[in-house]
Amino acid sequence: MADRTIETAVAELLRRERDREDGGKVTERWPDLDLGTAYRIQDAVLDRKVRDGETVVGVKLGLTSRAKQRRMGVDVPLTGWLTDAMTMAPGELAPVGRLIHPRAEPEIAFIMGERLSGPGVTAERAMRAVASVHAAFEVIDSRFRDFDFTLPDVVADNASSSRFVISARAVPPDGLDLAAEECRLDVDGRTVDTATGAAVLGHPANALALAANELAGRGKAIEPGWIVLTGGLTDAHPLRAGGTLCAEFASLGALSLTGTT
Ligand code: 0L1
Ligand code: MG
Repeated sequence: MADRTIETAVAELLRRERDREDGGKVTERWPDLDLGTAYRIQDAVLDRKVRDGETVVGVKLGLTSRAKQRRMGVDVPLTGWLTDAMTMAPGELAPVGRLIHPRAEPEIAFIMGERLSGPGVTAERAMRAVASVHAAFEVIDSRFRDFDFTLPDVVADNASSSRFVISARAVPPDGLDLAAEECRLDVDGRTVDTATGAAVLGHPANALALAANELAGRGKAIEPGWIVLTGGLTDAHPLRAGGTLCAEFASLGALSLTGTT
C-alpha cells in the first residue's frame, strides 16, 4: 500500500482480488489504522463493486468461534458484505483456479423474513426476523499473505469474503435447537471436524444480533430477503481443484462443495 488513504487501500484490495495476488497487511503501511476507518475501507470497496454492477445480497459474520479466533490471533467477531457475485448455486463448482488461496468452512445461514435494525437487538428479537435456516459453506480467500492480518486489516478486507453457497432446503426456525445443531465436516470422504451451533458465539442468533447492532453503527440494517452467514462452525480447510468438502448437519441436511480449476 503506497500511502495511508482509504482510496489507496480500496484500490489495492480490489487489484489483489482481480489479479489473484496476496500481499502485505494494510497496517504495515498504516500502523494506526483504527476499526472505524477499516469499516470505511470495507464500505468503500463495496461501493466500488456496486458501481461496477454487483448487488448486496446479505451480510456475513467472521471469527465468531473461539477456536477460529485463537487460530487467527484475532479475538473479536466482525461483519462484512455478501454480493451476488459471491453467490454459488448448490452443486456449482467453486472456481479455485480464479482465487488466491481459498479455504472453506461450514456455516449456519439465515434468510431474513423481516428487517432487523439495531441498536439493542437481542438474540430473541433476531430469531423472530428469520424466515428460514440453511446449511452453508463459505469460501474465504484473504488478500493478505498466509491469512496474516490484524483486526483492522481483515475488516478492511471484508472478512476475507470470496464465495458462498447455501442449501436449497429451507428449514423453518421454529422448533430448531441451533445451539445443539450438530455438524460433521468431511474432506475428500474423511471426517476432519465436528461442531455444534454453539460454536458460533453460543448460538447463531447471537451472531445475527451482533451483525444488526454493528451495522446500526454504520447507519445500516439487515433487510428482508438478505442472507446472513453466521460464521464458521469449524476451522476453515483448504479447498483444492478436484477436492470435495461435505457438511452433514443433523437437522439442516447435507451440503457439499467441490473445487475446480
Ligand atoms: O468468515 C470468517 O470467519 C472469516 C473471517 C476472516 C478471518 C479469516 O480469513 O479466517
Ligand atoms: Mg465465514
